[in-house]
Amino acid sequence: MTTRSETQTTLDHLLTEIEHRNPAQPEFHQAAHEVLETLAPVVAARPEYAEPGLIERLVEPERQVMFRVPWQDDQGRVRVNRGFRVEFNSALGPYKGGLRFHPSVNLGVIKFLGFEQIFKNALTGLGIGGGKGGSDFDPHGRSDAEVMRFCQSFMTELYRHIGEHTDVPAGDIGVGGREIGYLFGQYRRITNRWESGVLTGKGQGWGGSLIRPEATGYGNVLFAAAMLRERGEDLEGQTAVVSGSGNVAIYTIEKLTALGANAVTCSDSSGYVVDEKGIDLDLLKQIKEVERGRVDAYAERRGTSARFVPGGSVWDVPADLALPSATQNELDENAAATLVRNGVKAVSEGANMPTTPEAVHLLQKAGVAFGPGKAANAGGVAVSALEMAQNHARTSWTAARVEEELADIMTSIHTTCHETAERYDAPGDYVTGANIAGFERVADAMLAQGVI
Ligand code: NDP
Ligand code: 2IT
Repeated sequence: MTTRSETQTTLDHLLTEIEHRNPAQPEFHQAAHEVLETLAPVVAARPEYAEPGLIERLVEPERQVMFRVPWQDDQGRVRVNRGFRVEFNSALGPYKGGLRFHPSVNLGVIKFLGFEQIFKNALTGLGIGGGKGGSDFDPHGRSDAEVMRFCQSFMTELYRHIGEHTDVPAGDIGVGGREIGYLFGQYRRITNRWESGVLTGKGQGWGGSLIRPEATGYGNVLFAAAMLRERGEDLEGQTAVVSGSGNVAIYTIEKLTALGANAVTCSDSSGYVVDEKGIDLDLLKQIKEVERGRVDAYAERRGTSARFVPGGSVWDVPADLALPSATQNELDENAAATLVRNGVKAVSEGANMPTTPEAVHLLQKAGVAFGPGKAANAGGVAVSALEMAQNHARTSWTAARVEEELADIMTSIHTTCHETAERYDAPGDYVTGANIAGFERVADAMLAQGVI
């Protein structure tokens, strides 16, 4: 039997190979490291996982599509963006994962997100494989008509790669209800099919699930609450710092407030707001969801309890809990050290990979409960899978039913991660627990389905 250290050496070789084979994709390398660095105990303990080629197949996307997206702006000028869809792994179900529209999008970013999505989707216990897509299109400052033309052009290529049994995209940064509407409209027009289950995050009158907009943020708060419960605490009276002010951040703040915590911050790429009375959600939703404005407008309109800090790090604000909900690598080692100095008890990732590896290490060493995104933010994709189930049955469930299912799924993910970490001698280490539990489910399916 191979030892853990021999297995780790094999995995380290594979990581070096991944870096060579995928040059200039630092985010993908980071995500692969983060997973492969925790798998040695399970690969050493279960010889079938050491089968040559299994992990090599897992780190290679089944299919990667890149395409031109030409569109005309309101002045009639032709713009050209790049579109992506990485269909990473379909051992557990159709590829499933969001679309991100942001200028920083490139193939490496989409591959990191798609790779994370495989394990996240496995942890939900539902039948969904892993994929991700998007474009370097920047929706900021674009009119509705420009966004519509962009989405129509994007779907004019994407439609041939997706389908309710093949690949089911949804939202992510820069893609919300408005974009899903335009994308669905174009898919329906081109295919002449009412295929509800081809996209999730749809509007509630035409196939969308209740609670899908809330699901990622609500789920992350439930995960944080479960981590606190392990330590004999609850959310009541805790102060929380939240980054971002988009879909995930807004519903994180909403659930924190409902469960008695005080969420005192939000942010966007211009800076952050701190509001000692707690974020006023009606005002934040008005500015962000209706006006599509910036967070400084919140401080201007809120009165004396709030101030806007241009630039700056939201993690400087002292709190019991931190819920990063904006983007990757937004919480670095310095920020983690500040959080620890200020007495943070738990960090739960609403965003995908927002905490750098050095910061994760520092937080775990300091005894902070750390919930990795692939477990903590899985509520969004889980309710997407429930949306697919409702579409398939041509029915719609009540908000109460969806929320109950979401709560059960988050509790089950927490228990799975917790127990798996204990089983592999890493008690309290949710990173190891999430990676191993997600890996086991996907790897078992891949082994059963042969070398494909
Ligand atoms: P939104 O587009 O609704 O909001 C994104 C927020 O993050 C905005 O406030 C945005 O500010 C900020 N942000 C984005 N990129 C940057 C950046 N490079 N620097 C600083 N701020 C930035 O996206 P979501 O809320 O949907 O997504 C947030 C995170 O959650 C992402 O990591 C996403 O992958 C993850 N996630 C989303 C899920 C979902 O269901 N939507 C599910 C699971 C995870 P600005 O407007 O100034 O750019
Ligand atoms: O990162 C994610 O899990 C998402 N953006 C949601 C994906 C989905 O298919 O709902």
